[in-house]
Parts: sequence; structure tokens; C-alpha cells
Amino acid sequence: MALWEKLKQGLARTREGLLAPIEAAVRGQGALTQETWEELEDLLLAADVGPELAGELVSRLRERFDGQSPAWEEVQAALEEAVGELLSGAERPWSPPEGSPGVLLFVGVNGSGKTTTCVKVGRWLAGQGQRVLLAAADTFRAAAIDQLRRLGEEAQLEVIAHRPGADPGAVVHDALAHARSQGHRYLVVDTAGRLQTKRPLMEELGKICRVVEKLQGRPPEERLLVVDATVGQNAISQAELFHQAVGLTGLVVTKLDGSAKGGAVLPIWRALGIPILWLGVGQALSDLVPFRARDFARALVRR
Ligand SMILES: Nc1nc2c(ncn2[C@@H]2O[C@H](COP(=O)(O)OP(=O)(O)O)[C@@H](O)[C@H]2O)c(=O)[nH]1
Ligand SMILES: [Mg+2]
Repeated sequence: MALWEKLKQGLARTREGLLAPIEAAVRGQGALTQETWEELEDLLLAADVGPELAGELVSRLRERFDGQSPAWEEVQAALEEAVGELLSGAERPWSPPEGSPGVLLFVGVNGSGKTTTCVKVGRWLAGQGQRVLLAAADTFRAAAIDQLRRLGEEAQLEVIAHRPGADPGAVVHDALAHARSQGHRYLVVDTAGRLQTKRPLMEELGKICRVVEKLQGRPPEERLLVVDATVGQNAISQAELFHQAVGLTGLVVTKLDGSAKGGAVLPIWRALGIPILWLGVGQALSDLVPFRARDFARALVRR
């Protein structure tokens, strides 16, 4: 399936929750009035785009169509344009770090999709002809290590792991030394996500960054937060926490396919100014789509 189709399918639930009622509101009324705008704002809020962006989108459409009776297709096109423009600042296409190996550190709360996303991105980079090594730095449970091993095998990527309970910093140290000596282009690091443990997670992530800096003379080039779109606006407070700990360079938003709140992508970027690199649109390793504002707008607004 083409990436575009994947994105469109991934956003199907959000699109249907949003588009059908907007269409009904536009078609059902003679002229677009205050009532229509309030309804539109409510629908955008329900898709979790956040009050600020919902307000901006509505005022753009209102400026253009207030008191008029436009065809639905005109409103649809204007909505697509407005979403695409508002989101253009959130786009940051992948650019390979200069130094090799480039280190990509994935962080986020438990269950957000870190391990899956690490392997998806590793596979994506390997698909561009690069050698990729995975590091199992979530040592908290044996199952987490096994999961990375299994997915790594499926993607034909080498995995460096220690025993359960081992020091994540030591895993990263070993993996990075291996990547440097074997000429891997990228090291992708999977981390733990439990916020309540004896080993404070944020300290652990800081230590991993220091280990990388010591060996490479620079911290991990990418510090990527994996957020689950189904948590909606809660993602903002999660993002703030991780941003303080590691200084995030980008976001990967997962489970768009399982969510009617695909709009949650927008307020995170708005609140923290952290760009979106990829979207997760399914459980398969190929279900990863680079984020493009125009594509996202089109997939959100067009059936
Ligand atoms: N539908 C869907 N499921 C996903 C996506 N990304 C991850 N998952 C699933 O979410 C669950 C948790 O993922 P995992 O990678 O283990 O999360 P972690 O705890 O952050 O490492 C797994 O069942 C994944 O298959 C996605 O984009 N779409
Ligand atoms: Mg995991």
C-alpha cells in the first residue's frame, strides 16, 4: 500500500468523526452563521486539536464564508488549505545527522509504542541503504528485551541486549562501541517508560545521554518522544516532562489508526514547538509515515 493510502486509512476515524458532521452542518444550512461556527468549533475540539487551533481554524473559515452559502466542496478545500498552512511549521523532514553513527534515542511513557516505533524507524533507515543497530535499553522486564529481539529479527536488524535488570547506560555503551567499531550508520535506542519505579526514569535517560556524549563527543542527535494519539491532550504534559529531561528534537505520533483524536498531533507541536517527524498508522513494521503538513491536511479532509 502506498504511504499516502496508509495515512488516509490511519486517519479514517478522525476524519469521519470530523468531516461528516461538518459537511452536514454546511449542507443543512442556508447561510453559514454564528451557529455553524460554534458547531464547527465543538467538532474540532472533539477531535482534540486544542482550543487555540480550533479557534484559529474557525476564524479563518468565518472570515471567508460568514453569512454566505458556499458549496460544501469550497468549504472542504478551504479547510484543507487552513490545516495545511497552520501545520506547515510542525513539519521537519528527516535529515541524516552528519556524524556516524548517528544516535536516535526514543523516549515516552509505557505503551506509547516506543519499541515498535524504534524498529519501524530502524527498518525505514535500513530501507534507505544504511546499516542500523538496535539497543535494548529498556532492561526493566525480560519481555521488553524479547520484544525488541523478535521485532528486530523480523526487520532483519541486529540487536544488542543485556540481561533483564542490567544498567541501561551499560547497554548503550556496549551498543555504541559496537556500532562504532562495526561501521553502523545509526544506533537506535529503545528505553523504558515506567514513570513510577525505584530507578527514576528521567535520571536514567539523562545518564544514557551522558554515556553517548562521552563516547561520541556529542549527545544523541535525535531525542524523539513517542506519543500515543489516543491519549489526546494529555500528551502535552507528558511531552513537557520528557522535554525537560532530554531536550526533545522531535515527535513520533503513534496509533493514529486507533484514534478519533488524530488532531492531538497539533496542540503538542503548538505548545512546545517540537516538530513531528513520523506518524504511526498501524501495528505492522511498515506502518510508519513521514509527517508532511499538506498530506496530513489532505488525508484529514478528503475521503
Ligand atoms: N494500532 C497501532 N498500534 C500500535 C502503533 N504503534 C504501536 N502499537 C501497539 O501498541 C502496543 C504497545 O507498543 P510498544 O511498542 O510495546 O510500546 P512501548 O511500551 O512504548 O514500548 C503494541 O501492541 C503495539 O503493537 C500504531 O501506530 N498503531
Ligand atoms: Mg517498550
